[in-house]
Amino acid sequence: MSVLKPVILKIGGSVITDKKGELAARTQEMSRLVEEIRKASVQNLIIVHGGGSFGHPVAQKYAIKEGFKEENQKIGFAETHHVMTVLNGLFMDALIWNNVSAVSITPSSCVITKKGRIQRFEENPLIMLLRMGFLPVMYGDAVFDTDLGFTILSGDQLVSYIATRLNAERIIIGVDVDGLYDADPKGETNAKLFAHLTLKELKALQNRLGEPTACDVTGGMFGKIAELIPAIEQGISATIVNATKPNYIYKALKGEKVEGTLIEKE
Ligand code: IP8
Repeated sequence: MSVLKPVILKIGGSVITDKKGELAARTQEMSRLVEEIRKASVQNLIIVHGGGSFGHPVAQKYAIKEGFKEENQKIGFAETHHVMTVLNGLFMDALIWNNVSAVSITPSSCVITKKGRIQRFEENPLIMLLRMGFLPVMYGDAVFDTDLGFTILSGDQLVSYIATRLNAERIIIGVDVDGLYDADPKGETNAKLFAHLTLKELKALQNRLGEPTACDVTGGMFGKIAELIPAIEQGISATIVNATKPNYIYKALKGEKVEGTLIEKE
């Protein structure tokens, strides 16, 4: 089944939740973002959101990413998946009550990983949604794994996989900082923002940056961006913008000039 090249928008968990809290949704931010998404009216858009203070604390508490080792992790797997459906539900509320025909696809039901990497993905519902002009929404989730029993699939791996698989037009990553820096801008005031990076430059930086924050089980900012490498290798560009700043996501979706980091193959 073919489909026009989609645009893939990742909304970081740090944008739609308060990562310092637990189960702390930012519903006003969701409504603002949805308004921007609606206004931009991009055809063939796919949204993927992260876990923030919903998925990460529970996943960490029960070591879900490391795989199934003890019976008592099962309730942790169930809870991680459940809180992600709750966060997704809040985001879907914002979309649907804003008259956007969005439909969510649950990764735990259509993705199987092998040692944490996507091995199988039932993509037909996603493609059918796109072909019919719906807006598909996916998210980082607790998923089943052939070797580990279960694990955590980050929204970023999903973005990169879908982008590569469907040969996306471009990727937009909305985060809570102005782009990709040479150091953590939240800790270091002198951190320098990269306006543009080639794949070669990104790879050179990869080893230097990005210790995960205390409550992010999927690798911190740089780990997340490193996930995009296969897509960028395929010639798909990625723009990282501050989604907490009004109209940045709108401008990025419209292809207008906006402060951030553009990563391209060359
Ligand atoms: O926030 C991870 O997704 P991410 C989701 O995109 C869970 O890394 C369940 C922790």
